[in-house]
Amino acid sequence: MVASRQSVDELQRYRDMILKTTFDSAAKGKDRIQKVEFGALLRRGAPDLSAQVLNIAFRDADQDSNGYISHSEFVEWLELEACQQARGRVGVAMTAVFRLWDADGNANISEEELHAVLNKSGVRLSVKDMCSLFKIIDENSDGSLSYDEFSNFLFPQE
Ligand SMILES: [Ca+2]
Ligand SMILES: [Ca+2]
Ligand SMILES: [Ca+2]
Repeated sequence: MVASRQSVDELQRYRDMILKTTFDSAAKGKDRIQKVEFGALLRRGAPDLSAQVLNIAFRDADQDSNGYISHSEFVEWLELEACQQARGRVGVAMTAVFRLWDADGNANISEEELHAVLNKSGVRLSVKDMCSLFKIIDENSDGSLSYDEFSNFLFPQE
């Protein structure tokens, strides 16, 4: 299926929105993520994450080594992590992000959960756009977003 130019732009807009919302949520509304917040995010994916592994992940993500993770550093780091995870490397980044959205922890993101996180971070989408966003991510149309659907949407792997 060849997507039209407009829908490619729309997909990118939705992707950016979800990534920005994830960043805002981790950064608690500020424009940068501190190490303690980064640790809190990653421990959603791996509750027993060691300080050593956290330090390495933080150093990887903090490209300019200024002690904070900016939005662009966060997105680049997550994309690299998603790519490596898709190639079979064990990683917690995408799992941690998924858990941020999966509020009840049942391994699926419901339409309500998707809306709740977007609303909390101040994204204002019409009901129609919310519905179409959910339908785009829900590839098998079963009414919930699995980990694979969610990560494939954010970082499609060739
Ligand atoms: Ca930085
Ligand atoms: Ca859920
Ligand atoms: Ca689904």
